[in-house]
Amino acid sequence: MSIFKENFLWGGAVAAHQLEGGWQDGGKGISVADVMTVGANGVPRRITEGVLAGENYPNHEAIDFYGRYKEDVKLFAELGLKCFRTSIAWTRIFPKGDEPEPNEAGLQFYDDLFDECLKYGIEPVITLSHFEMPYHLVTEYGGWRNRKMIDFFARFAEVCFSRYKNKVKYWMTFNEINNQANFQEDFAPFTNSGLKFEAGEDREKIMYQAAHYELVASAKAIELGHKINPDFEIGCMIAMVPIYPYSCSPSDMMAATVAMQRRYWFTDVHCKGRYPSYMKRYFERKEFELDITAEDESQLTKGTVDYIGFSYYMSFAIKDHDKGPAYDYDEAHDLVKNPYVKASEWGWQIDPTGLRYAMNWFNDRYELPLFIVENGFGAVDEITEDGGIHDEYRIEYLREHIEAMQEAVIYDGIDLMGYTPWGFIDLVSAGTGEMKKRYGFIYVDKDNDGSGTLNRSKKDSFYWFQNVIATNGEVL
Ligand code: P53
Repeated sequence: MSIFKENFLWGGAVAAHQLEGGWQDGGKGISVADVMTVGANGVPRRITEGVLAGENYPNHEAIDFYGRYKEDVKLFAELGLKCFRTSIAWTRIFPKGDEPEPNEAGLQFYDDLFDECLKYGIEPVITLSHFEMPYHLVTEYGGWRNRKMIDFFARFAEVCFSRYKNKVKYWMTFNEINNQANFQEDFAPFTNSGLKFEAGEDREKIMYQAAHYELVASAKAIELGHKINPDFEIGCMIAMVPIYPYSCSPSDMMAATVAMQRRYWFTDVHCKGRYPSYMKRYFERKEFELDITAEDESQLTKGTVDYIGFSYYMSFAIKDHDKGPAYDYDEAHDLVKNPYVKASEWGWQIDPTGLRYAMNWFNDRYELPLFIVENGFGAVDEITEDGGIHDEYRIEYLREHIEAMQEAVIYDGIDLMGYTPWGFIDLVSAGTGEMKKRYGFIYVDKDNDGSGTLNRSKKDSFYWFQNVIATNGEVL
């Protein structure tokens, strides 16, 4: 008997905007991802005022999955995937986001894609909103700072749930909803919530308001989804980056506790249907006076999640920054390097034990099934003289993380549904817009500047992961 369940969901994860391309095909509208330029390691992407001539927008073409999905899904089947996690580009279904009726060509694309997956026995796992909301909702409504977004999203969710109710069983509402805990930087508030700030605005308050509307929208969608098909399993999606105390000093421990609260209270609302006491108190202390109605609170209780989907790449560490007894957390400034772990070229700390710790952290609090829907190692790959890519570093990273998952099952009794490594086919990096930061088992010939044949080829990790799936994780 193997450690993982018999029907364990081995898969791979991507997001529409990072691989599809075809940014104007089939009537697709402009998304927030379409107005972000290419960055580089340490150079942030710029958010432009609409699509401007002369800029390099890597998501416009991405890896042209929109044009090549049939050949790609065939490769995914050869890899042995049991499931394929992707997202539905909101702008293919509602190009502007506020139309009453959906765009048929967009709906048809996902019908065709899901049929293609199901033909090979690959189960689609679908995120509704993965950093790609309609840009029109930003310019016309200010993104998720506006309550109207709840109904726009609920309508989008309803259309998708009804259309694909016999093709898709596993869903997630908002990708990495808690990334915006890092509200001091522009990237997360924009990609999560379509938020742009004027000078002098209280970023933190606006982020909490947006997150609240998203949580209500998520609950509304989940309630609707369960009515449309009671067999649906609908989860949240949390970016899990556990924050360790830098030392065993009691004040470092408190700083880490509060930092974890600020990054993960979202999970409480998703799973328990209510705000934790520490957040209510925090909103009062900061005098945020958020628009949270009694009706919202009742809606939250009616749309709790069936499972916790989460990404895990790395862990953080924090030192007490002499902020007094409130230990207020500032993600952009308070983190320190962990001397016990190594890091990737992009500074992401490599910590397999942190994955087991994270699984326990969730299980201790929520006792829901867990689904690891992203994990992986972004690295520069070199094609060697024999034409192959020998990505032993990637295999080693993934092997160690799967071992940590096994320990969590064996020793901690954790109910783990599946594992879908991120970017298993090379795609555009969310954070930097680069192609060079690769996660794939399948190589895609394309550079940061957009040149390349877009040809696909198999890295060593392809064959390795194929065997991992075939042996249900017994041979790593
Ligand atoms: P890239 C930050 C921290 C953890 C996960 O990221 C993150 C981010 C945002 O960069 O994003 C998730 O491409 C996200 C994916 C993304 C992936 O991690 O910056 O869900 O869309 O591509 C990897 O290396």
